[in-house]
Amino acid sequence: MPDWDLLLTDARIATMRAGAPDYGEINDGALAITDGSIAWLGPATELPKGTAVESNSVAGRWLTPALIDCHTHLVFGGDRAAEFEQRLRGASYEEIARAGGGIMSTVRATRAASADELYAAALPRINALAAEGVATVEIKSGYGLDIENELKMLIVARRLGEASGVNVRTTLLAAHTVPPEFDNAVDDYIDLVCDELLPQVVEHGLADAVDAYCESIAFSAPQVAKLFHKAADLGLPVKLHADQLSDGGGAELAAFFNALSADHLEYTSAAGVRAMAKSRAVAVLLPGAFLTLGETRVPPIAELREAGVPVAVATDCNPGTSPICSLRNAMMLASRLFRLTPEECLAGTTREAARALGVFADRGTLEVGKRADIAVWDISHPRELAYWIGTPQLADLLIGGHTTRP
Ligand code: DI6
Ligand code: FE
Repeated sequence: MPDWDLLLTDARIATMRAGAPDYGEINDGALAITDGSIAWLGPATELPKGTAVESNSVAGRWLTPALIDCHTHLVFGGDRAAEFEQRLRGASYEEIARAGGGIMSTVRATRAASADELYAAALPRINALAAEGVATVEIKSGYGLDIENELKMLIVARRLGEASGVNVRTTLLAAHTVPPEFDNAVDDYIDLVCDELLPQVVEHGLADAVDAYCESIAFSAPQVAKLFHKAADLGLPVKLHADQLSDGGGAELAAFFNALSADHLEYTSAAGVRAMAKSRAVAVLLPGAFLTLGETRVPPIAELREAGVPVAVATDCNPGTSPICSLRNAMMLASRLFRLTPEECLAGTTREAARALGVFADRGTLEVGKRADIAVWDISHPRELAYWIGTPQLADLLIGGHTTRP
């Protein structure tokens, strides 16, 4: 007789297994959990005989892998609501930036905030994601832009995971924009990140990956390449904000470094798609930024599909271009703005998002041996998760096999 901790019965299961049709659906299914991992799942009729473990009927509800938000800037000081209002009253980005606004206003607010203040501001944001079924969140630095404040951001991100119970993966994004202290010495800033900051981050285990913003208003491909070579030397995988506002060869650069992901991609070329298809890089789509910027050029989604590039969807939660703290709404936007199907939206926030974080080995699908990170939904079909706008529907979220709703 199996020695399970918990057995969920009367379940409809969307396993999201790669290659399985129709969400990898198991009707009238059961799922067993032992020591925080999935021990068995399948049709209830195939349950091993003599299964006497405590069972919980989910009364016909759907189980999916818990959601994964694979691209956020969740830790930041202040907000940019005033700029938002100025822009709607006619001010341009350039005018706002020249007046010291934009990303630098968030940098100033983040530097001025204590770690406790940053933590207190971000905790409701990670809890809001968990309330929608998110069990893993990636959190980037990138508003500190000096050693002390970049470390401060990463420590706060780690603390958020410990406090909320959500699995947090951290990413060093010191190469987010050029800090004012290095305005005419961008290469010196890259050297500071490579030679001083990154070794400290690795020494203290504060980041799981390194990211950069490859864009005409941020860092060039050669500057990013220098950082990525250093990351590889120190054993960290890389990710890249690529081709968001122009085709800077970001997708090719990400593919060259076998990046976990290339993100945004509105201006990625056919050559960039081909390069990604030859690498493991996941295309992470960020519809919140696309919407907020009033962008009109959509990423090359048909080409990415055709080339077999995995596609993920994330919030890109940040105060400037994507003040969205709802992964369900990011799914909704990806379907309406990028015309991803509901199944692609759910795959993009489970299986492919896990791949984009390099954690597909232990999460992102419901399969034996993976973490029991499971979302329980009051829906009649998983397609509803991208269909409804602002409708909660989460009945429970299990993280490591433990309910978050005691
Ligand atoms: N791309 C973006 O859209 C954000 N960062 C990036 O690399 C902008 C961040 C901000 O405006 O605060
Ligand atoms: Fe981003």
